[in-house]
Amino acid sequence: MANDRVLAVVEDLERTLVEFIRKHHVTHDEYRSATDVIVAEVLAGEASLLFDVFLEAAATDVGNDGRDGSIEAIEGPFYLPGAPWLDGPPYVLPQRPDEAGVPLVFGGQVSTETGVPLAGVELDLWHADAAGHYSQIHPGIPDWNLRGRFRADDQGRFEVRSIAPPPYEIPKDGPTGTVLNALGRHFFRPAHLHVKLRHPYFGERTSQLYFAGGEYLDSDVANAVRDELVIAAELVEDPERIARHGLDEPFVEARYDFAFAPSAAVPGA
Ligand code: MBD
Ligand code: FE
Repeated sequence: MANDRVLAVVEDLERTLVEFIRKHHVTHDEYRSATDVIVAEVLAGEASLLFDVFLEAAATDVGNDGRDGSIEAIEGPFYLPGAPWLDGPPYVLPQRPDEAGVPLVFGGQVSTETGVPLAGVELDLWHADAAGHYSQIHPGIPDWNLRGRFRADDQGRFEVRSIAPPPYEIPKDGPTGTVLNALGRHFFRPAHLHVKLRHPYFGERTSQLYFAGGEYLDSDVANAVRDELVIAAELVEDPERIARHGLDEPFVEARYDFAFAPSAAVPGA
C-alpha cells in the first residue's frame, strides 16, 4: 500500500507539473527537450549537480525552519562518505606536497544550543582545491585530497589546517552549464568549506561556511548563502603566529562555533 506521505507529495508534484504544462502551453517538442536535458544530466553524472544548484537550498531551508542551534546548509553534489581519519592534533587535511593556495586554519568550538561544550563530535570536512576542483570528482587529484575526518576535543574545540578554497565554478560545458547559460546566469558559487558534524546522540548536521568579503556571496548560483554561515577570514602575517602553526607563509584564519541541538527524532530528546 502506498505510503501516505509519498501519495500526498508525489500526487501534488504530478498535479503541479500538469498544471504548469497547461499554463505555459508547453508543446510536445518542449516537453521532449526537457526530458532530454534530464537524461543528459544523468548520462553526464550531473543529475545531482543540476538539482542541487536549483532546488537543494529550498529543501535545506525547510529543515532549518524551527530548528534549534546552528542552521544547516546544502550538502552539494560532491560529498563522499568514508573520508580518512586524520592523525593529530594538529589536524591537516590530506594534500599534495605542493598543494597550491594560501594556507587556512579553521577552528572553533562545538556546544549544545544552551552553550554547554559538547565533547567528541566528529567533523567531516571537504572542499575544493585552489583550481576549484574536488578530489574523486574532477580527474587528476589524489583520492581523498582535501577531505578528512577528526574529532573535537573534550571541550568541543577543534582546529584543522588546509588551504583556502577559491569560488567554485560549475562546469560550463556540461548539461547543467548549458541550462545556466540558457538562463543567462553566471556559474559561480562563493568560496566555501563543507563540513558535517556527527554525534552518537545528537545525530548528524551538514553545514557549509563562506568567507566574509568574498566574491559571489550575493549571487551564489545555488542561492544557498545564509548570513549565519558567512565567517570572518583574517589574513595572519605575524611571524610568531605563522610559526606556531608550523607554517612559513601568511595564512588565513577563520572560526565558527557550532551550536548542536539534538535531532527531534532522537527518543527522549
Ligand atoms: C559545489 O561545490 C556545491 O557545493 C554545490 C551546491 C554545487 C556545485 C558545486
Ligand atoms: Fe561545494
